[in-house]
Amino acid sequence: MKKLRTAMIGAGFMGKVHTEAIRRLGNVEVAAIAGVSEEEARGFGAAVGIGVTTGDYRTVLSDASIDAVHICTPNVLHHPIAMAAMQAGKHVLCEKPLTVTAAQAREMVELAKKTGLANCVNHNLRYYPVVQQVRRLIENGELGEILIAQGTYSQDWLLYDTDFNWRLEAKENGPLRAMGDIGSHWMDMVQHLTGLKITALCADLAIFHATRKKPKFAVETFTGKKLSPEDYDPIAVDTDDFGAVLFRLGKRARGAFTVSQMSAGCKNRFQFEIFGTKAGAIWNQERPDELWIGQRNSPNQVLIKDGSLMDPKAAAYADLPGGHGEGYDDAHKQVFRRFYRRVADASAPEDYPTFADGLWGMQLLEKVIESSAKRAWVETA
Ligand code: SOE
Repeated sequence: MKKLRTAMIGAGFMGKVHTEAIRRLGNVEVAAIAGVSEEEARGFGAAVGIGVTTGDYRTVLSDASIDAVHICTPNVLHHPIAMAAMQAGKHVLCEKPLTVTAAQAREMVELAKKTGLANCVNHNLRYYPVVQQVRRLIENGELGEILIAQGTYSQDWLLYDTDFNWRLEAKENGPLRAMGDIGSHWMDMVQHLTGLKITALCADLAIFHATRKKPKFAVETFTGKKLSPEDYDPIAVDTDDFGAVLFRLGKRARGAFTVSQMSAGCKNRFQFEIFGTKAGAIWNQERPDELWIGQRNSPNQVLIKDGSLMDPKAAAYADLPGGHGEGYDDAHKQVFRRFYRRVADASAPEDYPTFADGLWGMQLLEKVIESSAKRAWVETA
């Protein structure tokens, strides 16, 4: 079988995660790496044994042998690179948030439709096996009618004013940081699981460090703990450290969630709690194989991932037997596997988040900005 050839655009934390997960698919080769500089791309390429590297993504777009690209750059570059990639006939898998404005996302959706190319926004969190079990429990009516969705996405890697990353600056990240970076995942998840849309919201965004100390050189995501005082310059922060959102889900359900990158001890604590008229379900990404099921009249349960005991549609996301943990890297692999099925065969199902999902996510994020600025509820549709 001919291997598909893909190029990684972005050689930071996510570029590395994507490269590893793609290689596990077996039928896709990471043929080239484009970094923000030739040096960055070459360094990453040398570490993972990929010899074709460049500091200019246009080089990989002009390579006719490349079928698809992964965009793992700072957010402001998603739109120009994705548009150029589709114009060059490449299938595109892009990190979230899809863009920095809904208008940009709409252009990407339109071009993807016109070209017929496979397009995906990387909401990887949907594809943990027990998360898919929740989706099927809800679909089968086992939670009853959904009434309440609540939770958080909390991290601590930007707690100190000396913690730094490109995401802190709107000029690279776009206007929303915690809400765009991790709140986008939370809103996508709750809608994916319940099949309901967020119909109205009331948001409150906060910047706790108005000024931060910016390192004089680039710092990769999650790696800022090793710097010393002389390595920094002060800068004004223009993106949110924290956000809280009250929302309505569909016609009847209600909910609330927080996002934070300053919650000490929460490393990557994505948690949803969904309650229906019959039962409840709670999942925390820091314990990925465990699903709490709450019951009114019988003992609560903790379901441990085991494909042989799960709904077959959810079991399709578990590649390993029970007791063999499947986590962050594995969920990426599940997204990429389905995306590349579609790259190889345009009639394969679009069973992964598409640019259309990314556009809706951007529309919600713009409503979050509007609501927080007005200090008021806004309708989303
Ligand atoms: C940084 O906050 C980050 O890498 C996010 O960008 C990812 O989407 C999340 O899954 C882990 O944290």
